[in-house]
Amino acid sequence: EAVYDCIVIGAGVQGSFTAYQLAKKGKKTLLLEQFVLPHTRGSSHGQTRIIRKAYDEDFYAHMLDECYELWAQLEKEAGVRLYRQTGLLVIGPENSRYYELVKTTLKKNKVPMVVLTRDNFSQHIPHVILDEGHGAVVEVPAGILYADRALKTAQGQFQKLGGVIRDKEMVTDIKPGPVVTVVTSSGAYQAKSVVITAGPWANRLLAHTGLELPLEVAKINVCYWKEKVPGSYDIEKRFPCFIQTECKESKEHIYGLPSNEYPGLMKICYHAGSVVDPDHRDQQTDRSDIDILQRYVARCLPGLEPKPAVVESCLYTLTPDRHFVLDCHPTYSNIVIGAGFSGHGFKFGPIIGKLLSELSLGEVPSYDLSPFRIRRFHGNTKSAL
Ligand code: PYC
Repeated sequence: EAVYDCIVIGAGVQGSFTAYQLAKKGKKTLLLEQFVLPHTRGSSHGQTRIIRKAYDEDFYAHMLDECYELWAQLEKEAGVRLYRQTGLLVIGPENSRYYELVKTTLKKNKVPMVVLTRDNFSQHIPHVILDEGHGAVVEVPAGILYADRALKTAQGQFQKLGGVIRDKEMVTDIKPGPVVTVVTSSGAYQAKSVVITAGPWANRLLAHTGLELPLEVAKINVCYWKEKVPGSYDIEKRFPCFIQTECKESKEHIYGLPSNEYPGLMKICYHAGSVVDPDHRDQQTDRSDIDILQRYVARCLPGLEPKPAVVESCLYTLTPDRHFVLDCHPTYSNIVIGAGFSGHGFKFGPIIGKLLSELSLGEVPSYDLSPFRIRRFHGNTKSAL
């Protein structure tokens, strides 16, 4: 078989967008996936994700400007709807560092926002209890992305451009060199460069190249809660997405998305979970995160039944500082790594695809990647930070 320009390993959101970007640039690209597509084994499944600029770091908000444009471009190109504006309500202790930084980022980046007061809060956001001492701000253009559809669309456009997807092919070896050989369960392929976007399986693949990143895989229980009065938290009634940054029950963020995918059920998740082996996630049955959510829902979302009606799961691949890894391999510059998306990477798919394609082609990346470089870990040890 001829030598590919690039082989992308892992067809989740980041790998699919990287492959699509490469094909757009006319590069002969192979996208490999270990499971039959589509699947729910990684971090890119499910119907919806949040897109927001409410971050405590400016560099994410900057990347999101172009990212919104790229999402819109793909919608146009493929004739599908991938984004829907809902607004994002951010609630947190007033004067807490994170809440203040988020407000500063939104202001500095001129994102349309509405600061709610204790007096007008319930008029704008009915059926939610605002804690004493907490502030609330709405990021107006934020919304949801239709995740499953987005993945299918990126893969479909990639194929339309001549890209090849091979699923149910597990990578068993990577042999670095000026031309890299990738051995799979069914064959061997060669390419001038390789991009590893394997989510929770990143370290398993990197082991073939002598590198281990400080990544931890966590299982997130994705919980859906039934409305007591149908429609109270519905997307059609303009109920927004929300982030509760911290509260009595939890120091971790709690996220919510209006009821949409399962009529009458609202999605609310705790942004942390137990460490798992991605191949044996079902063995992990810790429900302490669900207990926290139940106490929070009972107290702050009185219009929901205080026990989840449906519990699904999703894997997060966490770095110590929760920033992504977007870099070339420290020893082999034609092996590129996109990893550690830490539970907030989906919305960035189009821009991450662009950046990883630039790295794999030896181009200067469009954004300053210093927050995402491997050298911040001082080598590759787990205790680096
Ligand atoms: O990044 O907005 C986010 C998010 C929501 C739930 C998990 N991550």
